[in-house]
Amino acid sequence: MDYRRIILLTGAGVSAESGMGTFRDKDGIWTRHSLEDVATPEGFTRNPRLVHDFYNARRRSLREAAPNPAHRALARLEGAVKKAGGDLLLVTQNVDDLHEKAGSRSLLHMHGELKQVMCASCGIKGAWDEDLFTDTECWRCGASALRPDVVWFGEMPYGMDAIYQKLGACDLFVSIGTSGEVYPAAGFVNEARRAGAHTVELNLEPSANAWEFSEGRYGLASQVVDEWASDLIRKIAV
Ligand code: BJW
Repeated sequence: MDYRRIILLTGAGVSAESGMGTFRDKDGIWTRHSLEDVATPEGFTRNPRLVHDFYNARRRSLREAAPNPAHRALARLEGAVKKAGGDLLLVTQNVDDLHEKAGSRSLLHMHGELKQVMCASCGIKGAWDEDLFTDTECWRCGASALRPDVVWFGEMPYGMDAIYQKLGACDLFVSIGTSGEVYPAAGFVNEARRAGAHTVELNLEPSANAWEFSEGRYGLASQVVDEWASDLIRKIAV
């Protein structure tokens, strides 16, 4: 096996064919909603009802969504890498649970999870699959301050120490279905390059930072990711 310490970074493009929508494409979520209103702590303070409506709708659509061949290929790759004694971490910017549903286990949700809530008053977190309302009370402190446990602009993404530690030692970094517009995720490729890793971009089209990758394959995730992962699994099996 060529690579023993692999990091995969996924974005909205990997879940696009499962119907979850992307953010910055021409029909993306930010063409219909103002990110300042629904994806910042200030927006939540201004109008929590609007933010709840936005995330309630996405949580409902997630109930209908199923993993596509790209999610399944990445789960198969994790199995093959682990069987060969290697290490693989899948860092996802997505708040859906389609990687888990496909069977990925070594997974970090750096922008949080739709099916998790956090109390803005006492900080407790817990699983949540229902709609949230402005008067929904926290089960621990009783405050009406529950919010989706997702990372908004200006907030610190989750797991950064663990991610940078792995990036500093990886030998393969693969960015999948992300526009490369949002930091710190868009900067991960530089950390991986500094560590001497081979860097690959798999996306519908070249992203904002495509030039930073040593290799790029372009097309629908369901095809490109499946083909790329199958190639690597074949090499691992040899
Ligand atoms: C397909 C496909 C198919 C389509 N097959 N592909 C100025 C300069 C630099 C940085 C900053 C700045 N001012 C502020 C910042 C920081 C800010 C930032 O990056 N802003 C930029 C917009 C400029 N970042 C933050 O605030 C972050 N926190 C932070 O930086 O903390 C400080 C810190 C310092 C040092 C270290 C660490 C931290 C927090 C960012 C939080 C982002 N939150 C969101 C919402 C989460 C909840 C939710 O889902 O509602 O996360 S915004 C949204 O964007 C969401 C996504 O995870 C994220 C990335 O989007 P993604 O996944 O790339 O989607 P798209 O739509 O952009 O791209 C999809 C791609 O798929 C496209 O390329 C398509 O072509 C492709 N595609 N169909 C394959 N079928």
